[in-house]
Amino acid sequence: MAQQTMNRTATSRHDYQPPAFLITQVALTFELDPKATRVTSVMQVQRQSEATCLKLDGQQLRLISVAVNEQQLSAEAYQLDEHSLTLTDLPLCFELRIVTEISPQTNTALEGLYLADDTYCTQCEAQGFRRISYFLDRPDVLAEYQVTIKADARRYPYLLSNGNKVSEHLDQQGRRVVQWHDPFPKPCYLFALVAGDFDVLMGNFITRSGRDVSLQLFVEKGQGHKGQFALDALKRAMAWDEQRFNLEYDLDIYMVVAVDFFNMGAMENKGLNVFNSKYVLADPATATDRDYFNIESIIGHEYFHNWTGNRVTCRDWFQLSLKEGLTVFRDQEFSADMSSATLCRIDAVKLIRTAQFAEDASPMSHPIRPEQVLEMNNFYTVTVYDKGAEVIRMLQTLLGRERFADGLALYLNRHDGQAVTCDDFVRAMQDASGVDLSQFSLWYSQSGSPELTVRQHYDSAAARLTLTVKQHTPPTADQTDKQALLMPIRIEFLLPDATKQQHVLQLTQASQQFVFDNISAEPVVVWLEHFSAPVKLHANSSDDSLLQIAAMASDGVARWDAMQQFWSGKVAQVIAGHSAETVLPTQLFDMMKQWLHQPGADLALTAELLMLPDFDSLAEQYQQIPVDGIWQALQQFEHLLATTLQTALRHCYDQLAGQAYQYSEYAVASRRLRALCLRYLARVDSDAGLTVRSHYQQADNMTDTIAALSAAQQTDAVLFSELISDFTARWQQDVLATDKAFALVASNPSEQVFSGIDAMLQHPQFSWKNPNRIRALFSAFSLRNPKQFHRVDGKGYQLLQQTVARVDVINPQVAARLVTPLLSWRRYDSTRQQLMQQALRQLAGSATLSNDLYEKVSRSLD
Ligand code: B3K
Ligand code: ZN
Repeated sequence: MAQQTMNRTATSRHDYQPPAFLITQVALTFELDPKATRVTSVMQVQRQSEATCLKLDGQQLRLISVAVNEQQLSAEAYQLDEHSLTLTDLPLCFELRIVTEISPQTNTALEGLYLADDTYCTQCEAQGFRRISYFLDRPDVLAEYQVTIKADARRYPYLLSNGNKVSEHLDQQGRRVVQWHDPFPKPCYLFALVAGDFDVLMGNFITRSGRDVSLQLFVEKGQGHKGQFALDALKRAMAWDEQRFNLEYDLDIYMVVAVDFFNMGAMENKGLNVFNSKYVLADPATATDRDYFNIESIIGHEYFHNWTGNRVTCRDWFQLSLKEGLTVFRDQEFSADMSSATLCRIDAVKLIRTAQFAEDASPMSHPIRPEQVLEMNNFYTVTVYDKGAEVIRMLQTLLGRERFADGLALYLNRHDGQAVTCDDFVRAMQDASGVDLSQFSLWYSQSGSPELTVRQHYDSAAARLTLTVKQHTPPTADQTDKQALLMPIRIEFLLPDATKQQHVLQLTQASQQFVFDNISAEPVVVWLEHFSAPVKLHANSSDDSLLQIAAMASDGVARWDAMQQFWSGKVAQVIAGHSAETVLPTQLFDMMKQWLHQPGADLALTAELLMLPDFDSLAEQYQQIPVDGIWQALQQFEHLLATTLQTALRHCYDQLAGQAYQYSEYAVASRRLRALCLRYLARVDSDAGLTVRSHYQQADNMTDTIAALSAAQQTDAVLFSELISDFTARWQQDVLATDKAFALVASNPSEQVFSGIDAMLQHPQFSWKNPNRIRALFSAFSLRNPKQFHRVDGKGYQLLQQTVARVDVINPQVAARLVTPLLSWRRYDSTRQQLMQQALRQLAGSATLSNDLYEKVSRSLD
């Protein structure tokens, strides 16, 4: 790949200027060829201002010709550099014709047009279109697209692009020629092209107004049987958006293509979604319950973008959360309606508490609407997406579901066909609801995780309860001064007479009191029900109160959260030198035994209540992360619980035994609880090996198989090595199942992990060019194996550093995601700090460092 000189200048949100020219129509012709694809672009251009100079973005393109109003320009008439093509002396309205040549086969960055597994595929968001042709590659230039694709007819029977198919024929050279037209003006980041041979699943959906939409799902040849779940999920998403938000699909055709080479989850290109095959293909033998869940959620997410993102798009990339935060919120609501709402919320909360709080505490900290960006791809973050979704959720809590829906309707009506800002969104919410949202807007500009300290005071003579809430947002790497935010705090009182009361507090000040009269006795207060705001809570609750909340609160999320807080306190005590045996009250074991004997209606919640917090949630409680302390405390508690609860665990495990596989809320929950019992039992059961082995052997689905493998991985190195060999051999031909083997090998907490990873690099399915393979091995290692990744001899950091360096040359976007765990070196002890910094410095020293990596590494070393 030709090396480019890097442009290391960051852009700022405040530098926005409206475009000096508009491109209203584009006709693109692609003559597909692996190394020399010819792209002819004919654009109708309008000048907007006095500007006479049109600077088009372009990267890694070979310019063949430029013509203005059919007049070819000579090389003196334009300026060309590695990032742009500049034309001058232009009329008010003109036709611009540009011919370029590109090389899809050597495009390993998987941005723009690339060829992998004999499929041509595009990825244009955020700025990939400039690798296809010279263009105004910015989201506020909306054009109507006409696309013609020409390719070898036998090899590439399906030639796809956005919108409706207009014509199809064979030309004299035996090439198939297909023409598409998308009637909806769109920014170039939503352009897509796919060419290849596929298994096709067809379906249809009749919209509420009676339009018959053809649904087409394209998957790798031979994998057709694994597409039905995704196709059905798409229908559910279409119906749900009509019911919940009155939003109907707008074209006659909706296509989804699954490819194995893809930088992220999926992409919402208008009428032609492209998906990572991991989020489309599923059958019980190869996909876990989690995979099924993700497929439904991501299919929904990309579909919901059709309104929140495509019909109304972003003015500039700083506004990314406008479409992403909102669309994540919408997909979360969809998933909550399709499966266990409590579990969905718990998962979302876990993500905020681990990855998002960690990002806020890292050198990459940024508000949901970033201020400064060098490489836009670095800002598709948990902050923009998931904290963004929390901000939308708070709006819904503050306004109420109805006024929130009115606000969304007004926003979409008012701005249909436009490229707008987060401020436009908030304004629509404010106009529709009549609620002043000026203070609320701070959530868009302020980074950091607010910390709430809460206290209660009960005056029995006056029957009065006074709650005091203080908020404080610590400074972050990007911003020192923080202000008080407006947020909803949902609470519940658990009164001694078993009655309950619920309230929503509106916190606006740094310190605020809320007074409740006629409270007959001092209640236990459940704070932040349903995680009503993305904050860290310090409640100083007693063990008794926490266990009472875990047993009694109305909200399942609050019950789970109380257990998390309980364990977090216990882990801290063990780290401070107490023994695990002495810190746990017997009342805890009684409760847990009862849950195991009577798991209740919501088995999934029961599993969550019985589960220890994960390493990352605990780590986020500490400024300096006590890696070894957390790890050892978790091991001790897990062993202690397993020993004390053994009989009850065994009972529960046996009770939940075997029904044939079904993906239903109950069956998923039952497998989850049973897997948890297995994990504990594997530590103590005298027949542990037998239990795990028989779980593995009897599994008729991937969820149970992985449960057995994970239990062995944590407890029995010999058994794990036997089972993982069997698994790897069995699924040698299936890449997605092989990814699971990679992840299990890489998250093995034993020292074996290094030789295991080495062995997997020799696996016939491993490729340094495939992001799924790399993530399966190395993200599993750096994110799910704290013990080996954070070794004090630095071997873990070295492995990641070498991998990142190697991948950066091939695919900078993937490398920049992979490096993340190293960035937070300041959070560790001095030995680890030095080792992590050393790894980062080695990366920084590379002569070919990509912008993606440079931005992150330099922020971290600053
Ligand atoms: N919008 C895409 C993400 C594009 C990422 C570019 N690096 C998928 C999504 O959020 O739906
Ligand atoms: Zn999205």
